[in-house]
Amino acid sequence: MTRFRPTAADCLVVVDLQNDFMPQGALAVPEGDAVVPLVNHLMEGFEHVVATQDWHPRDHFSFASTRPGRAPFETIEAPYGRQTLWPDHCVQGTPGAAFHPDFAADRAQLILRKGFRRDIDSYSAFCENDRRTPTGLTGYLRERGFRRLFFAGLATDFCVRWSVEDARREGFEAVIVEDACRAIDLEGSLAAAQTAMQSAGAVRLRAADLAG
Ligand code: VGL
Ligand code: ZN
Repeated sequence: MTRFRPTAADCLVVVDLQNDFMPQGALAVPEGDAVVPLVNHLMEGFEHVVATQDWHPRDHFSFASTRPGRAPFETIEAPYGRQTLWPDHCVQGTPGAAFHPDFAADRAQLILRKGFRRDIDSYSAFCENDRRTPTGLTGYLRERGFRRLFFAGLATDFCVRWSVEDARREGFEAVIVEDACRAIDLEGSLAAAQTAMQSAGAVRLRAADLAG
């Protein structure tokens, strides 16, 4: 079995371990809470950790509640293309937007907030859903000299997937720690995500493959 030993050129990117994505949350990811202890353990093996935080204004355009007659999980045509409508979630400053209380977020060297523009969603930690607006993360990671990024968190088929694909596009090696992620899985989106991440050249492994 391949053992990966994180080096100084590696960074762990922990995606959206927030209350609203936990099983009792507004946009529940099944078993989302199961990854928290595993991510805490993973972080011990990394010198460098970055965390992302979904961070929407309360009238974010992706919220079905802002559109009479529309329901969560339906799809609309946004000016930039297809967009899924979501239940209200991760509203800036609310308890739902806070990290899971057990997540050791203090270990993160950077907390990158995304999705704060009312009219643009941002699944990826690198580039918003209009595929034009950068979050600044590429510059940060490049300037710090990281070459390989490990991904864990929620949700495998949205924010993790889009972040992994963009990481590859930006020229980073990308490794997805599969058992430290969980999916929403809308209409086959988990299988599609696995295929897309693999085609993008991401490496899949399990937490136990990481030498501590
Ligand atoms: C996410 C849908 C909407 C995620 C965030 O973290 O995967 N999914 N906002
Ligand atoms: Zn969101």
